[in-house]
Amino acid sequence: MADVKKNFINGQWVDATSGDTFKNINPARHSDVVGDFPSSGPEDVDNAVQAARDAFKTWSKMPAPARGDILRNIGDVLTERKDELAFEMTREMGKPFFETKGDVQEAIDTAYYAGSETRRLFGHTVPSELPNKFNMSIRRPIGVCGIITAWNFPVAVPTWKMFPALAAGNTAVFKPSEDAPHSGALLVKAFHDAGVPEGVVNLVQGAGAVGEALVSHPGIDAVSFTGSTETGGKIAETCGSLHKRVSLEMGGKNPMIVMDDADLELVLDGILWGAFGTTGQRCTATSRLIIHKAVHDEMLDLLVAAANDLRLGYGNDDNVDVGPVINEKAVTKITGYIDIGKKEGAKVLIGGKRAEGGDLDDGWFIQPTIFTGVNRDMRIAREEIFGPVLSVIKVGSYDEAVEVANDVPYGLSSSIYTQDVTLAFRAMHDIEAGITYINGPTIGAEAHMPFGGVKQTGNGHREGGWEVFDFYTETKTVYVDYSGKLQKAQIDNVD
Ligand code: UN1
Repeated sequence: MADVKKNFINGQWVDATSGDTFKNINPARHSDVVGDFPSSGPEDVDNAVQAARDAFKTWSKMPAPARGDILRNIGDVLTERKDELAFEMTREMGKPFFETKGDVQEAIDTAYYAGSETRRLFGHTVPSELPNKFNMSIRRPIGVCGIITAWNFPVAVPTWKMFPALAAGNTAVFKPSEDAPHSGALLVKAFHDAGVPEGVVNLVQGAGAVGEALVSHPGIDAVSFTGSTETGGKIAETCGSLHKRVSLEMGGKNPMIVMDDADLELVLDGILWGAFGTTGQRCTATSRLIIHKAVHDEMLDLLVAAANDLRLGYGNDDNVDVGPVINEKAVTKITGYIDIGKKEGAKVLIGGKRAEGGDLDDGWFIQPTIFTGVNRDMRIAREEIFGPVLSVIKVGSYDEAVEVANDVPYGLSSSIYTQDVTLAFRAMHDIEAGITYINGPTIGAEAHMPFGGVKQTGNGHREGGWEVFDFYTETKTVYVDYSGKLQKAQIDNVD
C-alpha cells in the first residue's frame, strides 16, 4: 500500500523537494502521532502546477459525462471506505466519529451530485436579432484550480470545490490544512483508486507558504479558499492584482433567533448541535443566541441542565458528544475570548475554562461555555471565536432581534425558531446572511444546495448546488450565421 504521508504529484507519492517534514498529532491524545508530512515549498508547487497543466490538455477534452462516471466511482470508493476514513479524520482533527462519518457522507453526496451535473452543464440558446443566425452560450473549463481548505471539514469541503471543478473539465492542485494533512491525502488516494488520471488532482502538503506560492503561481487560473477572513483578504489582493478568479468562504458569527412562541425543546436540541457540534469549530456554528425576553430564563434553565451533560473526549471512543479543539493556538484564542467576555461584563453561565482531568489532560479540551448578559457591542457578540462558546443576547421584539442579528460584519448562516409563519417568511428576507434555517440550527448544509455568505463572509460566489458551476466554468458566447452574407448587428436590422 502506498505511503500517503507525502505529496501526490502527477500520480506519484513523493517527498518535499527539500526533504523537510512537519509532525501532525492527535488533538485529543498528544501522545498519538498521526505522522510526518512534507513541509513543501515553491518547487513542489511548481511541479504540481506543471502536472496539472499537462493533464488539463486531455481531461478538459474528455466528454463531461465520462468525467461524471469517474466522479461516481469516487463516490463508490468513499462509500466503501467511509468508516476507516472517518476514524482517521477523527484521529487527526478531533470531531466525534459520527460527525466525521457525516463529513464523508457529504463528500459522497457531492460526488454523485456533481457526477449527475456533468449531463447538465447547460448553456442557453437564444433568438438572434437577425434572420438565419443562431445564438448560444456554452461553458468551458477555466484551467488549473488552486484549492486551499480548512481542517474542520477535511473531506467534505475539499470535495465541494474539487468535484465541480473536475466535472467542468478543470484540473487541480490541492493544499489541505496543515492540521488535517492525512485526511487530505486519504481523499486524494480515493480519487486515484477510483480512476482519476495522473496529474488531474495533485496534492501539496505544508503551511501557509504553500498556499501563497499556489495563489501567486502564474499557472493557476482560479483559486477557491475556505478559512479565515484575514487570510481570504490577502488571497483576494493577490488574485486581484494577477486577474485570477477567486472564491472565498470565510468567517461567521451566526445568529439563532428564538421568538416567544418557539418550541423550546426543539430549540434546545438545535442549540446543543449548532453551538457545540464540531466543538463550535464550524464557519456555520451557532455563536449568538438572540432570544426573546419572555422565554429567556426558561430556555437558559433547560440549556444549563443539558449542556452540563455533554461528554467530552476522544471522538473515536464511544459516547463522546464533543471533541477537542484543534491545536494549542486555538486553546489560546478561545480562552482569550472567554477572558475578554468576562472583562466586558458578560456572565459565564456554564463552562468558561479548559476541561481537565483524566484523559482530557492529554488533549486540547475546552468546556462548552455559555455567556449570558451579552450585549451587541461586546467583542464576544461580534467576533468569530471558532470554539464552543455561545453568547446569549436578550431582546424584546422580532424587529430588535433582526437588528441585532444583522449588526455584525459577517453573514454566513442564520436561524429563527418561531411557529408564526408570517415572521418566518419575513426573516427569510430580513436576515442578512447567505443561509437561513427556519426551526433548525445554523448548521446542516446539503450538498446540492448553494452555500456561501454575504458581507465579510464571502465575495459573492457560492459553493455547492448548481451555482458552483458558474465559478468553475467560463461562458463562451457563440454566433452562427447561416445567411450566407455579412449581416451587421444593430445596423442592418435598424433604420
Ligand atoms: C464549514 O464549517 O466550513 O452546514 C462547512 C454545515 C456543514 C458544512 C460546514 N455541512 O455546517
